[in-house]
Amino acid sequence: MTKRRDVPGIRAYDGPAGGWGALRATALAVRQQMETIEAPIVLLRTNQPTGFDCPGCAWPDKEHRSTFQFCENGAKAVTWEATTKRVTPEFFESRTVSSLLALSDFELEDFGRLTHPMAYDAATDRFRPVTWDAAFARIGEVLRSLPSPDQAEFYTSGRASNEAAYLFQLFAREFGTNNFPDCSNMCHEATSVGLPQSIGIGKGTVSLADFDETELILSIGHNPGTNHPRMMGTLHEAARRKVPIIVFNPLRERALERFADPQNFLEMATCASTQIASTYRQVKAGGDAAALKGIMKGLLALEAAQGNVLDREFIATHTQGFDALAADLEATPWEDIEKQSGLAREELDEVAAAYAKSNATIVTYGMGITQHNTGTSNVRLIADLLLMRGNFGKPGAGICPLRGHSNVQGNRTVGITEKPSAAFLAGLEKEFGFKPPQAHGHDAVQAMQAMIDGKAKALICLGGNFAVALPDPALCCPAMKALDLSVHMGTKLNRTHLLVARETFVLPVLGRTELDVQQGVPQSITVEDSMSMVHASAGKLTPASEHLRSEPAIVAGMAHAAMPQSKVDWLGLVADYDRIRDRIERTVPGFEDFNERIRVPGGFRLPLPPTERRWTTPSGKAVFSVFPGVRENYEPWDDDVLRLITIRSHDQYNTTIYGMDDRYRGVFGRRDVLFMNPIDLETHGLEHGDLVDIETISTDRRLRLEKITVIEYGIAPGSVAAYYPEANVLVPLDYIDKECGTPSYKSIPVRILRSETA
Ligand SMILES: Nc1nc2c(c(=O)[nH]1)N[C@H]1C(S)=C(S)[C@@H](COP(=O)(O)OP(=O)(O)OC[C@H]3O[C@@H](n4cnc5c(=O)[nH]c(N)nc54)[C@H](O)[C@@H]3O)O[C@H]1N2
Ligand SMILES: Nc1nc2c(c(=O)[nH]1)N[C@H]1C(S)=C(S)[C@@H](COP(=O)(O)OP(=O)(O)OC[C@H]3O[C@@H](n4cnc5c(=O)[nH]c(N)nc54)[C@H](O)[C@@H]3O)O[C@H]1N2
Ligand SMILES: [Mo]
Repeated sequence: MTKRRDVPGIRAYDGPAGGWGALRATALAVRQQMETIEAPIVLLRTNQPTGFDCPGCAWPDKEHRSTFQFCENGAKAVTWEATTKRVTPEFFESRTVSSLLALSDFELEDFGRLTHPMAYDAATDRFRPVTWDAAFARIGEVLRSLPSPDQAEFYTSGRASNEAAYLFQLFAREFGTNNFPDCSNMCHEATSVGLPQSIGIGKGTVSLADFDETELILSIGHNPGTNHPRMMGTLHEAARRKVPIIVFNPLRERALERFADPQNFLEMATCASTQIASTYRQVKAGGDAAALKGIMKGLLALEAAQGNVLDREFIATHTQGFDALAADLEATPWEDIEKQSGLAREELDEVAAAYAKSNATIVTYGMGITQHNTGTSNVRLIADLLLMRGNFGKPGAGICPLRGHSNVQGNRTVGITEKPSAAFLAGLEKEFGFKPPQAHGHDAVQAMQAMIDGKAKALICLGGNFAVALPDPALCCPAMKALDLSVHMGTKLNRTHLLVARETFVLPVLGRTELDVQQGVPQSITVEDSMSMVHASAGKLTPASEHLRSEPAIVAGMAHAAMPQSKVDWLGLVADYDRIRDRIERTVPGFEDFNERIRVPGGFRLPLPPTERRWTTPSGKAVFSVFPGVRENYEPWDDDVLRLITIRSHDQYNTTIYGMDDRYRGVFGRRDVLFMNPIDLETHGLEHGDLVDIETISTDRRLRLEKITVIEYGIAPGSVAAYYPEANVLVPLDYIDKECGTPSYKSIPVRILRSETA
């Protein structure tokens, strides 16, 4: 091959993930955001029995076994929040909102923590300080003036505590709507919808202990080196025990190839590393359904050849629908499977053989599975695969969705859902004495659509960056400005806050790391991790400003002002969070003795019936489901159509950009790149470093991203990748998984054209 030309900021990264590079980056994050004396103390308190839950990710902690359990990206999340930089009323006084909108997402958040409640003043195009009481009173007034409560949307981003989220859903439901768009709708909704159909519950079934006993891990569509770094410790241990780890990912992700554990003294001292994936399958973007069917087809062939491959007894006792699945697998030609997955039959048969040998298998997965128009089917196919060998309810086996935000799972558990069950609503009615609305409400895309259509008039956000996280900003951003009211509870300024409505309030909240005192008594909140462990979290730092309020207190303040006749004693509830937890205990199953049990370090696990081979499906059995063919849901595009994946860099937390590097993928100081395979480069007549325009082809809207530098990368042919949120200009708002409503952020059909350069 000819020598690659030099492209600014693009250098191959040859080392393992983790290692000294991770420690250096941690030190840098601390230096950039915090005064150093306090920093190490804060980091030491992360995920400790007496500290706060890391706001980084939802991976659980290993019994607080090591003396410190922080990781590079956890440290970035903590220091980003605990920064000493401040956004004060004086800051806003000297800047118009229009001028702030011209800045990048990175610059906006990097100004630091919000210190005062602010209200938008259209006359001067500035935010002005407002008192909490005046803000609450006005928000309440506007909400009351809406002709229908369904004209309000209540958005939740998954960092909110159980207590804040519970009060938030109570507020909206007493107010009269089930409009609960939330980040989960853009994230693991396929899990929440698909898994209950298969196994009766929309949550993962494994615990950390299962990883100690597993014999095989299939890791599909997630990037733990960046997004769940503490999981790397677990994978590292498994790899060193010689547990095969089979990865399905279109991109070569360094942490899945090689990792040096910063907590492993010997590895650090000798600059050694551990190979993580025993097998790496570069499946095409959106090709997992085909790949999973290929593995299952291979398994059936093995069963026919040697027997004893399927867990016949489990299938007979615990499941239904196997025959239909088997018939469909028979009928699906290998040719289709190979074409859609981009993998050869032998490559999938090999995985089937490894699976047939393992007595306990775990499948882990993330956004590579869920953010597709077939996301829900993908999740059910993973369940099918596990059910075939009885991999539920035995040690070392099960399904492990890698959740997103640190408490997104908990938010769902305590009622943030646009489709509440009748039983939950009946429980609220009994407990609080108001009649909650029965009609289902809006999810995230539907809420935005209602705003675009002028049907929704008010948006209340418990955290997050709603407009930037959603697709198609050219369509969504103007809808924000057409609202009568927007309210944002946040720690830091972001673009969504600045897309001001007729009236907009930005309300600064206490972060996870900060001391939350109510009536003179320090409070703790609770969160639920990816493995359904609920535990307490108590911040210790002095708040960023004396004017901050806690999320529960702000939600209660708004609710109290909006509903003078409320049946809920809002101010009483926030005076002592134990009282909120008592209410959760009485209205949400699984929280018996809630207040006692969170006082035990480590907390407790919510019930997970599949771990006892109990299936809370309508039939009482686990269900095999069929994904017919592999071409279904695939639009008949030409062969030159590529699938665009939108991904996170190593230096970002969703829409929060910490820095401009993506170290493990060899990108430094920039984010304006498109990852492409050498073969695709060649067929497109392009070279590493050329400027290209990307155009979406599935929509009537013209969605384009121009002048992006295409770079050669180890990505599956037919797939290309670019960074989120910049690439959201290419994602159609209506290109969703119809079963769960999640945008297909990872399989956007695009065409690549050379830019017309001047
Ligand atoms: N530091 C940090 N931590 C985070 C976050 C963050 O932004 N930064 N975000 C949090 C949130 S909300 C979430 S949801 C999680 C996200 O965690 P991940 O699920 O790891 O999210 P992504 O970065 O979107 O990457 C998904 C991976 O899927 C692969 N992929 C893309 N398309 C496909 C496909 O079609 N098939 C397969 N098999 N793989 C595919 C990509 O190459 C990438 O490696 O992380 C959480 N933790
Ligand atoms: N193209 C593309 N789009 C995507 C994705 C993708 O992979 N590709 N991923 C999707 C996914 S998985 C998700 S989860 C969504 C994320 O969507 P969101 O959850 O809405 O977005 P975040 O970027 O996590 O929100 C960042 C903001 O949260 C606020 N914040 C931070 N900490 C706190 C806190 O403790 N309390 C409060 N009240 N506010 C706080 C800050 O103001 C910060 O600016 O994006 C989705 N969008
Ligand atoms: Mo997420």
